[in-house]
Amino acid sequence: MRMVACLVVPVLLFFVGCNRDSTPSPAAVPTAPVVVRAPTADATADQPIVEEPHPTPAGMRWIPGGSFTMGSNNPKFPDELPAHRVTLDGFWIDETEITNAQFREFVEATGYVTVAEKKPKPEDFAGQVENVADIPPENLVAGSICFNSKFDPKMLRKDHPLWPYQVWKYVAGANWREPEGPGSNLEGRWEHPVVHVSWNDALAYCRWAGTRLPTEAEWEYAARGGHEGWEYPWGNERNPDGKWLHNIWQGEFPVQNDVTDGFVQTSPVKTFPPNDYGLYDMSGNVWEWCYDWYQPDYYAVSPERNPPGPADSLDPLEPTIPKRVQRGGSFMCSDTYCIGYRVAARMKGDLNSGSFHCGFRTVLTPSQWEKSRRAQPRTTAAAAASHE
Ligand SMILES: [Ca+2]
Ligand SMILES: [Ca+2]
Repeated sequence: MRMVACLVVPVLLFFVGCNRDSTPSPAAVPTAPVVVRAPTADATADQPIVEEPHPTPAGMRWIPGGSFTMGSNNPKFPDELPAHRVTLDGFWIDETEITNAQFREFVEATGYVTVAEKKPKPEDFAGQVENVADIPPENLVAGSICFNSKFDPKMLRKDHPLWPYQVWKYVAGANWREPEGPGSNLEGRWEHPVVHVSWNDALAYCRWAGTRLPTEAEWEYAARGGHEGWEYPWGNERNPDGKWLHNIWQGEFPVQNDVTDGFVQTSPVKTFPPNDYGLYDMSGNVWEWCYDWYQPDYYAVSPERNPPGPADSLDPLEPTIPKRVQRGGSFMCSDTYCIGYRVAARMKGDLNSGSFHCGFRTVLTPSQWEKSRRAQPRTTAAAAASHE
């Protein structure tokens, strides 16, 4: 299923079609038991992998294995419950979100075409519309989800958990190369995070790079920077010394963006300070895809060691749309909406859709080392190609 359904059935725009920045309501927590996948083979080892077994790949950081408290007992949303103990093996993770320059290197090497660049087929919307044969052919156009800054504030309704869908819009021709649609480009934005990539697009990048997406547990462990119970990657104070330490939305969302942090949309990836693991933008800038399926009550049954996420997806607000976890918040998150920039905050998205405020970063495990492109010294030619 793809977001172009919003174009086809506008009524779904509000309540079904565009799964962005929704959060589960307490009444929506499902009653069905969560099915948990068997732990991976690595989980049978007695002790987690702590010592870095190889030299650090360029652009990555080693996160030593260990235990931490995942989730929150002081949650803003019920899917952060319960706080629970998790033990992980060590891994490397990208210092930054994958940039446009990095994604271009992948596309130039492989010829890969993202989902936003492909013309949708009627069958892509099976389950989303009553009869896919009724979809007008003129509505089947390639594109992606953008912010509709010209929405009518007087028409805004906030009496439904999915109300923010009213300020998203499907833009024909929007994709990672043309983030705002035809005529836009990446000039001056090569070091910004790539956007308009679906979970499957992110996975394709990982396969090429010899990496993988982080599990949700790995992502939160890395975001916490080795500190227990912090609200943000840098501590518990929102604006220490009055400074903004992340790119989010200041002001009343969606009617007033004060841009106090200096950025209306994405920012270059090393603009704000890193956390104590040396990782940038673990709060804000763009949402980041994780490997896991999303289920709001997975934490109640999650295994302690290397939790892989539930066996399938269930978002009670949009149960027919398979969703993967997203983490970290984006430039669209504000105090008055979503607050996804907290390290415990969880989000989810249709794995087949990209959007203007979601990207990803990757993980490399010791077992992937031998075959990973990221573990190999970069050639002069490759480095030049990525910064031409
Ligand atoms: Ca901002
Ligand atoms: Ca981020």
